[in-house]
Amino acid sequence: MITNTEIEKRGNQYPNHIVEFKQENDKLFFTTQNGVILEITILRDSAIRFRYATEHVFEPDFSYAISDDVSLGYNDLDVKDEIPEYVITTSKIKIRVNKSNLKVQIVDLEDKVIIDDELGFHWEENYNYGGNIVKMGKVCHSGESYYGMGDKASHTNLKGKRVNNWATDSYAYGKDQEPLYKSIPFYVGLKEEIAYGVFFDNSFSTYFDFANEKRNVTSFWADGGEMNYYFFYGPKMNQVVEAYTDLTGLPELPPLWALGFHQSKWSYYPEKKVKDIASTFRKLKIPCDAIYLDIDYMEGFRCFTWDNKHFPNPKKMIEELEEDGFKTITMIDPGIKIDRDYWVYQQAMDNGFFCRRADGPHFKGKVWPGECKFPDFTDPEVREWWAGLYKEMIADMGVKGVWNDMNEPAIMEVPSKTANLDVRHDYDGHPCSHRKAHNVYGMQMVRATYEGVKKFMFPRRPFVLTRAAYSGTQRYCATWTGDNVATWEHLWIANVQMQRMCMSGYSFVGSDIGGFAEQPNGELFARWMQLAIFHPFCRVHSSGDHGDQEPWSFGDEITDIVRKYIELRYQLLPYLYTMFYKYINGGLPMLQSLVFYDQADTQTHFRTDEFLFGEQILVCPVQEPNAQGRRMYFPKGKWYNYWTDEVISGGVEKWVSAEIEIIPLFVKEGAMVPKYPVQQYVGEKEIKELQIDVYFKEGIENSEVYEDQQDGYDYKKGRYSLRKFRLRGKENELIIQQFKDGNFITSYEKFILTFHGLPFEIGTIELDNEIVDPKDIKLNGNNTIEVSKDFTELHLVGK
Ligand code: NBV
Repeated sequence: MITNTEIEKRGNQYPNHIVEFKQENDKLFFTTQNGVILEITILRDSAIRFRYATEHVFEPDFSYAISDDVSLGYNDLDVKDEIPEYVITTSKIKIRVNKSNLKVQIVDLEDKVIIDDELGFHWEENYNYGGNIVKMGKVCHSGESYYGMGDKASHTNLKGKRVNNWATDSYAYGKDQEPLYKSIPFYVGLKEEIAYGVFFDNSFSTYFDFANEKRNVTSFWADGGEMNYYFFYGPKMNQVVEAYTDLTGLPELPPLWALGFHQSKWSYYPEKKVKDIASTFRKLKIPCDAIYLDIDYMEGFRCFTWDNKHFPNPKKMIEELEEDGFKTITMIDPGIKIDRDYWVYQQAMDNGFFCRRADGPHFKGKVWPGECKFPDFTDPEVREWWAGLYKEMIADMGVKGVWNDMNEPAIMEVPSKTANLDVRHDYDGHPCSHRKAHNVYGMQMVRATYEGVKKFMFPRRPFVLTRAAYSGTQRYCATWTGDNVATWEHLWIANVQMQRMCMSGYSFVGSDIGGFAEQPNGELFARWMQLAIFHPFCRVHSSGDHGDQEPWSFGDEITDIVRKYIELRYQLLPYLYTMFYKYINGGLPMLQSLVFYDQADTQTHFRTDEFLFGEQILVCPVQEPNAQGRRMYFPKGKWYNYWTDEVISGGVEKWVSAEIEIIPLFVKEGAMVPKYPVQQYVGEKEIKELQIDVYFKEGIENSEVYEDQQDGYDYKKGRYSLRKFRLRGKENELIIQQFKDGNFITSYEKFILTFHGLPFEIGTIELDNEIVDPKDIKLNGNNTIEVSKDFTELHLVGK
């Protein structure tokens, strides 16, 4: 990795004083005497784009990251030409552009500095490749913190770290190892309670230095392309992440089964093995919705083929698995075996779909099947062809989901681990080398996969999983964090990676539970499972060489613990699905780091372990062997211990006990947590009643439950059910109001409300303004009542 100092030694160039200013609607152009143009685009009052050209010319404006649905439009825009600077004011912020050096400072309307250029924009000519290494230096203020940046295996707060985005196959990576599989050049800064975001939309190798080299400087730079970044003003973190996901997009709802438990291994084969695994789940009554086929299902690792010896009748096997509630997911890699008799290879050759080297020959690289060629997924025609290849697998065979592996792309036996930098790409009509296309290659592959799977799954929803990703990939698929290791440190890494990904706009994410490489012992496996049932994507996966890793592989005690937690995940499905619904409608991260939950509390700025699952459940995994419990921090609010109903007031660090069968788990007071009965797979049972756990609060708390058909697209036509509950508790009273939206009719007719922490014995019950006889709706004792799902107001008064 080149260091800042090295770059500086090579002779930086800096913009000069501004000689011209021009405004064209939402765009402002500042030109300096030595030919630098700064283009500022006002996307919204709090979302601004900064783009710099050298030598008077911008590159064609194109990005894979930006969503088609980005919302644009601001309320106010005022530009003033003042003595030392131009001042641009929106209804949220002021941007000052210094006339003598083009440096930018952004302040809030009270003139509090949010972000400030240190060296600002500067660059260095790239002698080897042409173009520039483009750089941006910002001041790092004391007490400032940095979050986000995708899958980095580092402390959630990146202050003091330097990271690199260059999608890399990182088998058995370690803590702080760089770079990893994903390139998400977006960070959330937090300065004196003001949160802001920076998204450096540049697909070349990018670097971010968060006060690592110089204590008071945060800088970012790229090996090529333009200095092109977006600034988002909060002041709350959720506003920043929402603005970023508004720009880079959000997915559609996955089928509900995709939020169930998934079991995978490299590799389950032959067919009998797959079926044995599936039937053991059912026999042991451990819920599971999906089973994975890794590369060994293929004929000599040729994508879109089946090994007939091990899978003589895949269609039948897939059908039988499905009858038992299992969806089959198959792997597809980018490398296509060089084999003149192989139809996929032939088609790609006939149509010129493979990537070429600079001087013309095809790019070749070794992967599982041996020497391979690689489709250029940055070409729209290639993507369309690739999408079409899924027809047989999905429409004819009945496969329900696809995972794309090795799409960094990973190449074996070469030091770079990837394609040669001179490889050419179409880049949707903006031809370029691999230097620019590398970080989006996997994204474009999985985008094509998604299009194909979606088309052939219709009218059901697709499920697609990727290993490599660039900003915006969240629009297409779920992702996992690659080849981790069965160690306690990796349990810690999984926890921070999931929180970080959620903060980076990518919520549908999970780790290989238990570790991919090596083998966990039962205790580690159980602890990991306890954590991972709270991750949006929940899958056990492991490498074949290290022994079994099914929930029952570690003895009866562990099997029982693991079953209990997978059951809890299935019970919490309506809560989780509601989290997903909120994520896709506005970008609220499905997991919230404590700093996200309460950025005003400085105690949260350096916490890594505790996080919120959705908005109302606080989780703190045990990350050490032989623990009887652990210390954890409780953020603001009051929290019910899920296991004991004991209430803890936030703002303190406390010891909580957690023997092997317990993960510290707390529910926010006032929450109404919906639950389904335990099912062996989604759809096994008709939901006859919705269980809602009501956690009493003196005061007000809102909760929501989103439901729909659990698959298909009817929800887009209004066929969904969104229930908003407003709970208001007083000393001797509890009022719950329900507001409903959408016209989906849920299968159940009633709610079973179970009260936690109710400070009084129920005397009168009023339902929609009518007094009801407690005997009619009270179930066992004081704590549970049964009410129609259509009630609008429930009023309980103590005796
Ligand atoms: O296809 C085999 C594995 C897969 O199981 C794993 O999940 C991927 O991350 N794949 C990597 C290639 C081999 C890695 C050693």
